[in-house]
Amino acid sequence: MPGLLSLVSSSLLVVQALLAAHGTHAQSGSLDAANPIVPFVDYPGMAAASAQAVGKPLAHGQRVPKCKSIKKRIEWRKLTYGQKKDYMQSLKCLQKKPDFGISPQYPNLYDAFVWVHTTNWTDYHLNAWFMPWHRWFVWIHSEAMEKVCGYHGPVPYWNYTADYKNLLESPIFSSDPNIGFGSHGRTAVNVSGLVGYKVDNGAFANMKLNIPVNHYLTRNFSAWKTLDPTRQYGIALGESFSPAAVTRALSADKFSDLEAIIEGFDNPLHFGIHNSPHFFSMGDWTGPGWMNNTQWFPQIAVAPNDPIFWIHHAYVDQVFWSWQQKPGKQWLFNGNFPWFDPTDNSAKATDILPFYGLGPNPPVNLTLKTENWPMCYTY
Ligand SMILES: [Cu+2]
Repeated sequence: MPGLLSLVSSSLLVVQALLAAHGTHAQSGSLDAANPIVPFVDYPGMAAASAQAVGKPLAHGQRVPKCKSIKKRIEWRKLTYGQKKDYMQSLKCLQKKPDFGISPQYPNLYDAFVWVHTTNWTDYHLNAWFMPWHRWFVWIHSEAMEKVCGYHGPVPYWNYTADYKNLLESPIFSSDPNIGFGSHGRTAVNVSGLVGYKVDNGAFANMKLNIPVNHYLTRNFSAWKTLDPTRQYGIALGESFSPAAVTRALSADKFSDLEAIIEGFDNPLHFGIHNSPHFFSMGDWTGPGWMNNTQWFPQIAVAPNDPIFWIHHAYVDQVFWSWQQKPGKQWLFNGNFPWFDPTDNSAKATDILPFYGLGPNPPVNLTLKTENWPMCYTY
């Protein structure tokens, strides 16, 4: 992949600029069971589960609920047409539901997730919190889809490794108006400092979004075209999430080794299993430079604007889960808190993950086993 190295170093410059702009990290909040705002969350139960997860004695009368069932997440391609259609409708439904006061600026539940993800985002990206934080985030989102928008099908993940040779041929990007996430559109727009294309096909054609400003769902599959022989689309990024890349991730020894591989730190020619789909799409799904020279910088982490974010991150979680199934790995957690700093090893399983009002803030330990209450799911 000629040229990738220089592109990587230019994206590192972006990251360094962000680091300088971000400054000190925010104080993590603690569990606030006295102030329930999200009606689909069991705050007292989570208070008990959080206490138990960090080894604190439960108060009199406190009980950790049990899972009523363990839900199995399945690959997108295995959903029926009807399930896919329901899933898409429930995603869109979140735009019509109130945000229960989560975000100070945006009124609907869809935006609340985007807003939370832009808030102090360097605290839970490119560091040890990344996988636990996003696991919980995707799970809370699936709860919202079920309990607020009535989605009762399986929670899907997108095994994009199966599409690594040519992401564009993935059925995910189908233009089917009921079940396709749509592809790269044709109308060039520039709302966020870089050119993208309005998504004009699929279930989210002409979807209106509000963060950071009113605009249409935007992607740009040609952002990395110089990497490809055809010079049209950045499909060469697929090498970063090939079966070999996943095998390497699953052979990681420590949790911090897994995180490094997921982010592509182990290989300067790769963007990593997590970042590459973001970068491939740019636009709302977010890649290097998106929104850099705008008034909204550095609150650039708008990736949940793109409805594909959830099935993408569910796959990252599936890789994390698969690694945890190896002997002795389930409860391993270590690594850096300051992002992009492999010399740091200060993250702890008792750290409290910040969700800015999107339910209580759980300790890392409460996220490490998906089959435990409250997540109650498996793969
Ligand atoms: Cu993220």
